[in-house]
Amino acid sequence: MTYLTKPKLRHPKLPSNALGLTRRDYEGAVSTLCAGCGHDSISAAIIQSCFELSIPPHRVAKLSGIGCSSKTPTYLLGASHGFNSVHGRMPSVLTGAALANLDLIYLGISGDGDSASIGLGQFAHCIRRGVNMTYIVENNGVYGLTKGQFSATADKSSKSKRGAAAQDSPIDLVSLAILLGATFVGRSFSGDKAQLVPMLKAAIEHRGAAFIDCISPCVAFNNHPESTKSYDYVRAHNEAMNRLDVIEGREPIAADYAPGTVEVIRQHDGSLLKLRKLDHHYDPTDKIAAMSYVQERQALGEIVTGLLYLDSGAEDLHARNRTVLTPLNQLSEAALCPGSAALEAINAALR
Ligand SMILES: Cc1ncc(C[n+]2csc(CCOP(=O)(O)OP(=O)(O)O)c2C)c(N)n1
Ligand code: SF4
Ligand SMILES: [Mg+2]
Repeated sequence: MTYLTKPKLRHPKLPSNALGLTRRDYEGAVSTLCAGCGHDSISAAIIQSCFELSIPPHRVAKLSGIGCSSKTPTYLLGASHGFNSVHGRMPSVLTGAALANLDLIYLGISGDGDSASIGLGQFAHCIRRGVNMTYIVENNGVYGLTKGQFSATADKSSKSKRGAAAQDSPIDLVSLAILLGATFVGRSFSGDKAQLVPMLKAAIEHRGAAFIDCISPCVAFNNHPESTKSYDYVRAHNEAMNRLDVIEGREPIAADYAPGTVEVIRQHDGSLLKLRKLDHHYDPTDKIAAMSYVQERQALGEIVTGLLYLDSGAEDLHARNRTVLTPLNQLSEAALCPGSAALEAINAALR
């Protein structure tokens, strides 16, 4: 119901954040997705995360491709910058925007079809380049918008609503993201806000390519008993490795956390993540171990969730390329185009 506008009235006692904004200030238009769609819960979690982090909405750029998932930026952060691109092409548009203006917080919101099927190449290069962003795939294993065809993340032999079994090997986006060089990789479930909200907050605070694979059941086409992306299957096979808390305000680390169960990780930009380990053996900083663990549990039919991999000292695309720190739209014409003599000097230095 896009023509329905949300009422502007608000209760004077609504809780507000450090900017004096309420949660309502981070909402968008009324959702037109099916009632019960996992994507709407992810939108609510993004709204909650940005509200809790007291992010000025005008500092966020939300970009997407095409799909029900890619429609969701309309339903959140109505006062932020937005760009709804072409199917599978969001990553290159986001990369270009991030290169031009490093002052914004980039949210790439995509679907499993958008990122694992048509957009796989774009996804891969955006991740390996270390673009400073939070890339979220709302993963339902189907093309929801075009009425339920299998996507590349559908598990082999899982059945469609009409009974056909998926024949091809599935793409596991978290394993791929770790392999490709993402420096923050998490998996969560749209129905687990307690896990998803802190994970989103930590990803937003992370400098570098942060990737979250969020299982998000499609109630219209992929929520039946034979689906491995249904609410019932994910609830029954969810294996949480850890729980994250983000320590806001850069407080000094208190020393009262029980050793062995809580780990405080300082990221490159100074932000602190408090990681409560549920499985004491799991070390999210060990890349090879993280990859084998995810694969091992997957072979047993389990869906491992939590912060799966973190490189807290990572360099992003700008640091690697030593780009100018000023957004390009704030540079003078002379700085943007220093003339043919300067170009000649650069070329000469490269000869
Ligand atoms: C170039 C191109 N090819 C195909 C389509 C048709 N199309 C639109 S959305 C979509 C799949 C969306 O699936 P997904 O990204 O998983 O999003 P969901 O709807 O499941 O959230 C397809 C194939 C298109 N819009 N553009
Ligand atoms: S078709 Fe599926 S993915 Fe699309 S809005 Fe409906 S439940 Fe969500
Ligand atoms: Mg999908």
